[in-house]
Amino acid sequence: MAIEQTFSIIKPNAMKKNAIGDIISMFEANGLKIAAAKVTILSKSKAEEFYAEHKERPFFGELVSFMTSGPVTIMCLQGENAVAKNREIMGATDPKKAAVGTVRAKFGDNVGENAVHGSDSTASAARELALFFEKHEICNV
Ligand code: YYY
Ligand code: MG
Repeated sequence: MAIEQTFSIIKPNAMKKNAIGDIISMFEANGLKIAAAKVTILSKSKAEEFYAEHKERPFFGELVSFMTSGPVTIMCLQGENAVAKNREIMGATDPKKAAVGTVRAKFGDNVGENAVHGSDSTASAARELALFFEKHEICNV
């Protein structure tokens, strides 16, 4: 299997729960390494650009407002099959439907405040990583 890089965000609700360490431990325990990480606050325009594919959806305004409501942790995760593996570790979008033991089951509050983001394909990962990191900020770990 190929070594991939994927983009991850620990969202504001999980940051408020002081869950950075627990969430990163789940990634590391499942073979993903942290190739870049930064605690930051997203601007409205950055959040809108990041979630552009959802701009016609009814929840878009609320999503942008939530994502800019407090600090987030943005990361590049690296490992074998990292895109799909991260989605597995995260669990389903709606925490109520997320498998027991996944990040969203543990730290998600509802379908909007669902603790983490993870790229859904290698193409999305490349786009999202380029939005948030300079090439030299991502280490080959
Ligand atoms: O990739 P993933 O985050 O699992 O779900 P998406 O369908 O791409 O939706 C992105 C984001 O939008 C989701 O993490 C929360 C929010 N959202 C929502 O607030 N309400 C929905 N019904 C669906 C998604
Ligand atoms: Mg998505």
